[in-house]
Order: sequence, then structure tokens, then C-alpha cells
Amino acid sequence: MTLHHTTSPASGAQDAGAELGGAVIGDFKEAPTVAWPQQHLRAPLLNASAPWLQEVWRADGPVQQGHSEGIHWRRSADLLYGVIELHENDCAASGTTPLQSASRLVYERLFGLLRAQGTPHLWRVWNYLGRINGESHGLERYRQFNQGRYEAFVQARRDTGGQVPAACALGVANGPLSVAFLAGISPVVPLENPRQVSAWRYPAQYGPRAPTFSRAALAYPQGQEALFISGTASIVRHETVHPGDVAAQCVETVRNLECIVLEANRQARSAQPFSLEGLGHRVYVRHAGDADTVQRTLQPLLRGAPVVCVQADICRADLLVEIESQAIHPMPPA
Ligand code: 3EB
Repeated sequence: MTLHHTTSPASGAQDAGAELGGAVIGDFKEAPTVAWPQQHLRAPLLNASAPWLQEVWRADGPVQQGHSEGIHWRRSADLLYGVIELHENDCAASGTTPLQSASRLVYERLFGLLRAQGTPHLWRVWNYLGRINGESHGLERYRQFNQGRYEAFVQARRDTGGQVPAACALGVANGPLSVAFLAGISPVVPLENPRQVSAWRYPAQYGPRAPTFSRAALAYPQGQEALFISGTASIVRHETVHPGDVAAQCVETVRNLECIVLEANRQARSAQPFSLEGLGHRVYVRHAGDADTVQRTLQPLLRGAPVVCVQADICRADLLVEIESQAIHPMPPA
């Protein structure tokens, strides 16, 4: 199968293959309804003329779909895309917070589906939750999310360090915990950034359980090599650098992206190397008022690569910007 990524109305491109799933980004009431699993990222778009933007992953057919355990999913022969949303108010449990419990439940269901469908390898996860930097039960909500996610990885006997998916975790104004994911029949090659401590090794000062993601992953749809770079921010070792300076955070974040691309190229099997300008980027900006500064700073650094800019809260209160990126390359015939 081959994997394609398109955005509309930005590109309007009608690509080959069947829709596997995707996301619609925009802070609007009525989402365009589609037949495939679609994550609604309820956040304002900052650089588009339209009020919403649709991103679709396509695969060579045939595709099958289902709705099980609250997960709307679609799969091809070797890939599965799913979306699950859970309201934490429906997840109250003793000995844990509603959000921690919702996070654990979402991931337990996700792992259950992957097992049942024979697509056990998690490639990329998009996590969105309300008021991510808010505090309740004496713990920041992002840290509660990390606890629940970690518990589900342990419960499913999955690796919590090393072989972990690429991911992002962002805050939106409100709404359910929303998790979209891409999984496959083949494992990813997880990548780490030598400038940064692996997130799954973060010290306890960032929360009782470390986040469960790799800095990037190389994945292998048939005949292709995909690079998924996780949410990347102005972090060196494990510390936030340039607090309060959004332009400097952009420059530092791009340094991290460059390092990850370098790591990707050390492991990549496709003929053509990955490069910053050959990636598609999604930029999350905490303060909408910083969007101009962010875009002016990034433009020469990302050298004209396509950028979707969204207002969202980054998972550390002192981070003002975060960038995630992806590219899909053809593999040379064997
Ligand atoms: C960081 O580097 C920034 O919890 O899944 C980036 C990507 C971040 C993914 C996650 C968090 C996550 O720690 C935050």
C-alpha cells in the first residue's frame, strides 16, 4: 500500500487512493462531515484564509472500517487510522483523577483494537486535551494525562521507553480528550535527538510519569519510507530554553528539527535524504498574537516548506511554540 497526505482547501489536491482518516482543524461549530474517521482539532487556524483545514491520509484500497469501543477506525491491508474521544466527566474512578482515568482508558481501548486488528505497531499519535496546563487534584493536567497513558502502556505490556511512537500532546480550550493514531503491521524505527534527553527518560520534576513518545519515527508503508517528527520545542537536554522569547524558541526548535532530520538520514533507507524544506510542518503557537513573529522567524529557516499554523497550548507552561513535521519518500525498487 502507499500512504499519501493531502490538505484542503489549501491544496485542493485530489490524490490517488482511498481515505483512511484525517483531521479537520478549526474552531468552528459545524465540522464538515465525512465518512472516514476524522479528528476535530478545535483550535483557531492562524495562517489560512478558510475557517477550517482538512488533512487526509490516503491509502491504496480496499479499505474496511468499523466502530468498536468508542474508536472510529479505518484500515487498509497493512495500516490502520483511528480516532477516539472520551469525556473525562464520564470516567470518574477512585484513586485517580478523571483525566488520568480517561487517558488510561483511551489507550487501553486503542491497544485492544490494535491487537484485535493485527496492526500492533503504533506509528504516530495526536493527543489533544482541554486546559492542558490547568491544575487539579494537585497535579498539572498534562502530567495526569502522562500518568494514565503510561499505565495503559504498562497494562498492555508495551515498551515505555525505546520502542515508543512519535506523538504530540497539545491543549485546546475545552472539549473531550481526543486521540488520533496511525498504526501498522510493521514496527517503526524510533529516533531520538542527541541534543535532548529522551522524553521517556525525563526526570521526575516534569511529573510522576514520563511522557511515552519518541522524538521521531521512520515507518514503512509498502514501497515507502515515512518520517513522522513528534512535537518539537525549545528544549535542550530536558530544560526549556529561552522562556518568554518566542523568536528564540523558534530558532532553537528548528535546531532540534535539524538534528532529528540528521538522525533520520543516518537510518533512512530511501534514496533521497530528508530535509527541512522537504517536510510538511504543523506549528502550534500558544499566543495568537505571536503568530506574525513566529511566521517571520520560521520562513527563512524552513525555506518555504508548507506550514499550517494553529493556536494551541504547549504542554509546558513556559513553551510558546512547538513544531511537528512529516514526509513520505518512495523506496527504490528492491
Ligand atoms: C517535549 O519535548 C514537548 O506528551 O506526547 C512533545 C511531543 C511534547 C509529544 C507527548 C509532548 C508529547 O517534551 C512536549
